[in-house]
Parts: sequence; structure tokens; C-alpha cells
Amino acid sequence: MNGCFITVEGGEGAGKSSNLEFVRRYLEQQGKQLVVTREPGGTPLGESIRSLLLDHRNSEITDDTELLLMFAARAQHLAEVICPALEQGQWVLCDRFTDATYAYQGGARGIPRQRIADLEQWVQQGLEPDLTLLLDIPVQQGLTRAGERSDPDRFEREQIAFFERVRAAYLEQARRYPHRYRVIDASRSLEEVRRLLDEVLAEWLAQR
Ligand code: Z5A
Repeated sequence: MNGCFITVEGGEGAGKSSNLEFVRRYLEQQGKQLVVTREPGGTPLGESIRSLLLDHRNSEITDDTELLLMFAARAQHLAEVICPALEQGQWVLCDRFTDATYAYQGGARGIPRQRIADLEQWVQQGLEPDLTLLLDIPVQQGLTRAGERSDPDRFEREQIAFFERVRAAYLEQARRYPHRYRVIDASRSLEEVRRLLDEVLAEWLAQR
């Protein structure tokens, strides 16, 4: 594939939404033709699956069902959006991808890593992000930032121990895949986080 695949990851309150827009503008200023998308979602079918997954009334969803729905949405997303864009030489900036599955369904829910890896191989056939920006923040600080959501979704209703496991699993992914991971200290002010992102992106682009 000719394009470039960048993902942004992070736990609750890490500032993904706040910083994704900054990354988008940065890359566009470098002349990159970008497709910005998200998971779960990114296609009409994927967005419907997202609604099912986030709806707190769906408390009966089992861990395996949750995992399979994540990959069902991903298979559609890859076929309809991500692979065609990469094949045309476009850049894809995606808000969460399979590292989130390792963090939430693997680390936090406790699904064995190998089961996720098997689905990853089946659905992605070796495709992985070229760059993953992990916004890392201590869990309590992130939860304080996220604050009281008026109608928290199925994930946001989890307890602090769940988010501790999410963070640990993300950091484990970063250790496993240092070639594509860049960990950003998201506990700093928004201005400082953007300066760090600026530095990381400039260095990474210069090496390409
Ligand atoms: N999920 C999964 O389980 N498995 C998978 O494979 C995938 C996903 C792909 C929905 O995703 C859920 O799907 C997610 C995991 C699961 N569940 N959770 N939790 P999502 O991407 O929509 O989830 P989200 O965490 O709610 O994303 P978000 O909206 O980007 O939230 P955020 O990281 O907390 O970002 P934010 O809204 O930009 O920031 C939160 C607040 O902090 C906000 O008021 C900001 O103004 C403030 N903020 C941000 N940065 C700063 C700094 N630096 N200083 C001070 N204040 C700041």
C-alpha cells in the first residue's frame, strides 16, 4: 500500500478528541491528503455497531460478543475506507484501532492475547499502523478531566481498576512495538501536549 496509516490512542480523559484535530491540521500543513476516521465506526455499518457497543442499556453484551463486534466493524472499515484510501496513496488518520482492542478487550476485560491476535491476523492480514500516537495520562487525572459525563456510555461506566488495566495494556503495546509507537505525556497542559506532538511528528516525518 502506498499511503500512510496513523492511529491515535489513549485512555479516558487523555485528550484524544482535543488533539486529533491538531494532528490533522499539522499533517495537512505538510501537504498530506488525509482521510480522518474513527473506530469503532467509520462506515455506516460500523457506526451502527458503535451505537450498539456504547449503549449502556446493552449490559448483556458478553466479552466475546464485544470483541467480535469490534472486529466486525473493523473488517467493514478496512474494506470500505482504510484499504482503498491507502491503496490510492492517501494518508489515514484514525481515532483508535486494534491497539484499543488489546487495551480494552485484552487488558481490561481479560480476553487472551492470542485470541485477539488471531482475529487481527484474519481481519488485517498483516496491516498495522505506520505510527501510533499514545496519549498517556495517569488514570485518576484522566477521569478528573473527563469529569462527570451527563450520560456516560457502557465503557465510561467502568470502575477505576478497569481503566488502570487499559493504561497498563497500552503501555505494554508501546513496549512491544517501539518501531511504530510514540508515547506522549498527556498529563501536561494542552499547549505542552501540542508542542510534544509537534516535535514527535516533525522527527517522524523527517525519518520517512
Ligand atoms: N473501544 C474498545 O473497547 N475497543 C476497541 O477496539 C475500540 C474502542 C476501537 C469509544 O471510543 C469506546 O470504544 C472507548 C473504548 C472503546 N471507550 N472508552 N472510554 P472513543 O474514542 O469515542 O472514546 P473516548 O475515550 O470517550 O474518546 P474522546 O472523546 O476522545 O475522549 P478523551 O480522550 O477524554 O478526549 P477529550 O474529550 O478531548 O478530553 C477530555 C476533557 O479533557 C475535555 O474537557 C478536554 O477539554 C480536556 N483536556 C484535554 N486535554 C487536556 C489537557 N492537556 N489539559 C487539560 N485539559 C485537557
